[in-house]
Amino acid sequence: PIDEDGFSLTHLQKATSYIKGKIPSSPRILIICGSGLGILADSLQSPIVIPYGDIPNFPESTIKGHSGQLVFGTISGINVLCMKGRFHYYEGHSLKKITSPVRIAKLLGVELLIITNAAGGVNQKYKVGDIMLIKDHINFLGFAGTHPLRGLNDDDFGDRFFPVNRSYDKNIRKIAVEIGQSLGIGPNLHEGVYAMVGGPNYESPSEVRALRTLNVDAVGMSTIPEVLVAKHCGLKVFGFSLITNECVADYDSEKQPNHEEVLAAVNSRTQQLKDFVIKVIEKCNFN
Ligand code: R1P
Repeated sequence: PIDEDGFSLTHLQKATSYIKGKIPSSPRILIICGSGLGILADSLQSPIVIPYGDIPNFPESTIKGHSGQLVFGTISGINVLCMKGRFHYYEGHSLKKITSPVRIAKLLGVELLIITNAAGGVNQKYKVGDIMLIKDHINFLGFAGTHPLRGLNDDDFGDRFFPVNRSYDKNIRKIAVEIGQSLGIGPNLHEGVYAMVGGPNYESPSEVRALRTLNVDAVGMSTIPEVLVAKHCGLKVFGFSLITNECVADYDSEKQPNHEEVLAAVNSRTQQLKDFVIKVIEKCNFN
């Protein structure tokens, strides 16, 4: 019923049918790869690659480190769909457009969203290369009424009003902590609060200080819109941030965050991240 900018159920169904025609069976898990994290798709067996540009009504990726491909394959026999590249509000897309792949995934049969991002470490104990399991979030855009579900509610997907406490599955977080320990990354693994700001600029020192007073541990420019839409339509969510840069809180610091260091930080953790995600999926007992 809602067609704010061409993302009605009919539009989503068209994209869903196209993807269905390219893959042999339904995916159970959707992985959304953050900046540079498209490498996670390399873990998929028997991959089928669908360029975003070929999918009717699918948004396009415009950011380095987001290659713009949907990859279907299996991990330990479980059907997985992987988005190599996500969409950000600052790219000019509406939040409905950014989150449309989550609804398409739901229509395809997905039950679990694994969402990842590259984030700045607000918590002073965090180091570049650490992994933060997201246990909760602060949606700054939502404070101002900017929300992917603004507009008429689509009852086909979920109720008008919905809770977001317990958004990040507790059991999967527990499994992930155990896996982190078994992989020897326990000291570099945290559970924390992610905050989304609009971007595209990185945070000012005063903004970093403000985030600290709000008990935010990591900050980025994504993730929450997709999580909200996933919760609304009943998907389980597991999310983690890779800490790719230190937030600068010193007014006179010479350091300046930049996207190249973000991508470099991801590259330094490639194998570990792949092992981590594979083991989480295996331990989720999807079979
Ligand atoms: C900044 O370097 C970019 O990296 C992060 C920020 O949100 C921003 O887009 O990207 P992802 O959140 O997509 O990982």
